[in-house]
Amino acid sequence: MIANHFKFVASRADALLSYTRIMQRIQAIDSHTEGEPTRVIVSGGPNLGRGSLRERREIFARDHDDFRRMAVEEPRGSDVLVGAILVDPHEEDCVAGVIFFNNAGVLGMCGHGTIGVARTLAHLGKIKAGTHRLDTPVGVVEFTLRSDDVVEVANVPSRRAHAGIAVNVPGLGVIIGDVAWGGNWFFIAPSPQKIPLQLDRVAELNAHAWSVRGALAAAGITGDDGGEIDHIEFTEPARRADCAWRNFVLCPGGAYDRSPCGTGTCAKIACLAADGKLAPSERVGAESFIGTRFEGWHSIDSRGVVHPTVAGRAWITAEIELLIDPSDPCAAGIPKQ
Ligand code: PYC
Repeated sequence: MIANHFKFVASRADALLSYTRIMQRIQAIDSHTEGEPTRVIVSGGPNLGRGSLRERREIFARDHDDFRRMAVEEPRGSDVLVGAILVDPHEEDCVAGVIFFNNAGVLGMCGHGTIGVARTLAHLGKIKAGTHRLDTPVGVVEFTLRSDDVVEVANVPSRRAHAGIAVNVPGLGVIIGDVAWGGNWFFIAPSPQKIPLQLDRVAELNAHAWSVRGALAAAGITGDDGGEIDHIEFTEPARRADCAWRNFVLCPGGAYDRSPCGTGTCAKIACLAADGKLAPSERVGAESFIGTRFEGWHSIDSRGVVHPTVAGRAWITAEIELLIDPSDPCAAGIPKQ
């Protein structure tokens, strides 16, 4: 009996050992920023060369889509997860380079993701409280890690491209909203049919936001650079006393943002600034669909350009090793139609 047991243990150990040899191992740190998750790939990611972050993002999108899917999609991730590959920076003085991605593809800028990356760099002991520069495909982004663990992200210049655009949405009628840039293109409007922005209405909100996105595309309504409007933001008055509005943001891959959406908060700030409803340096709270909060403010330069800052907190949730077994039929995620 005892001999048999050892034989069994030995053969399992052999099997595990041979497994260990063929597994590809990728180190990652998971966090969430006011509810919205980020998975930072710390090592084991693809070699993207030493070019600019924009060039490296192209290489990642062109040659490493399996890696993107493996890192954020089921069975290792979910539709809501945003991934971030940490790489050496190309620009001088940057603490790191980063490429964001999700279940729909690669991203330009991601506010909650930048806050998650900042907390991850601190967790890894790579930064201390202070102001740091991050190299991204849309340029260098500065962030400040405060001693109270809040991260302030000086986002890309933001603008309202079109005010009061009317779009006829099948089944919903005419919806009027603003088209604004905050690092992604947003259509910002009140919730159609006055559906309250709360969790028990999420299915309707998701469906309405998809319909609005489709109607915008069908009507040829884009950002002022022709960019696709792939984020839909519904707003209503805040429920928290320390916020000015509450939002629901549908992301490109079909998941809603659990945080108040960093780039969406900046797009909204650009609209408020354009309407003269928010003064430079005035702080404003944005409440997410799940009740968490970002704070934002802006400055305006001599050319009238709005420079928003968004601040929020992130928490580390896991230090993990993703394993890829070549025999796994779902190694690159669950196939999608
Ligand atoms: O925080 O900017 C953001 C963001 C975009 C998509 C998900 N989060």
